[in-house]
This record gives sequence, structure tokens and C-alpha cells, in this order.
Amino acid sequence: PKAERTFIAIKPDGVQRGLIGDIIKRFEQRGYKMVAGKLMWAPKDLLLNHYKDLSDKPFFKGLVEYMASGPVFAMVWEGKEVVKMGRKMLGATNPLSSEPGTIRGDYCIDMGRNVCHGSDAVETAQREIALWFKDDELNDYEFASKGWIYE
Ligand code: YYY
Ligand code: MG
Repeated sequence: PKAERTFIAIKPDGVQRGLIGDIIKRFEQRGYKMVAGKLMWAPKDLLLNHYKDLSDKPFFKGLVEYMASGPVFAMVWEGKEVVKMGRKMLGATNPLSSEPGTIRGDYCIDMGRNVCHGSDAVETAQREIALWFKDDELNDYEFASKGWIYE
């Protein structure tokens, strides 16, 4: 079976606040493998598509404006149960409900400045990865340390 992948993005506030390295470090330390990563100023149409399920929400316009306000660091991470674990590492959507120790719980306060994005399900991850990355941007490789991470 193909290894599970998730789409994780550091939002414009996370980039501005110098959190790229820390967020990458958390996933690396856990044992997950970065398959793709790029700094990119997302075009509006990509963001509208990315968040299309939320288009009727009152916060939608502000959300897209915030996401378009500067470059984001977009990534694909791979590993066992990385979608669910990625969400856990990010913390709750509302940072005031995020546990300390999570990314949001350690670095932010307001929902509209919650620093990071993570896919909420395996199917969502597949859609988001295809939206943000071309196939040839996804790197298939193995960690030499694989046997020290997985039994
Ligand atoms: O997946 P996640 O980012 O945790 O939350 P979503 O429900 O998908 O909403 C996407 C994004 O929208 C969230 O990260 C912050 C923002 N948002 C908001 O500003 N106000 C809300 N009431 C709900 C979400
Ligand atoms: Mg979501």
C-alpha cells in the first residue's frame, strides 16, 4: 500500500513570524518525511479552490485575503497516519482551544492568524496535494534511517 501523505502549509503569519524552521523541525523530529516543500505566494484562484467547502461561511473572504497576504510555505509530509497525527501536531482550529505543545497552542491566539494548515482526511490530503503540487514536485525516496523509525 502507498504510504500516507498530507498537505501541511505554513500560513503567511507563520512565514512572517519566522516559524518555518520550527514547524518543519517538529515533523522531522517525529520521523515524518518531507516529500515536497516550497515558498509560494498563492494566487487567489488556488486559495478559493483550496477552501471551496467554506465558501458560504462569513469568515471566507477574510480567510482568503489573509492567505493571499504573503507567501506561504507549502509542504507534503509522508508517514504512518500522518494525516491524523499532523492535525494533532497542529492543534485545534481555534488556538485558544489548542493544547500547549501543539503548533497553534505554542504560537498563536486568534483563529484568523492560526499559523498553519493541515489536511483533515486522507481524501482531502490527496485533493490538496494535487492542487498545490505538480506530480514531478513530489519526491519518492526512502530514509536511510527508515528501520530506526518503523519496526
Ligand atoms: O482545518 P482547520 O484549518 O483547522 O479549520 P477549517 O474549519 O478547515 O477552517 C479553515 C480556516 O478558516 C481555519 O484554519 C481558520 C479559519 N476559520 C475562521 O477564521 N473562523 C472560523 N469560525 C473557522 C475557521
Ligand atoms: Mg480544514
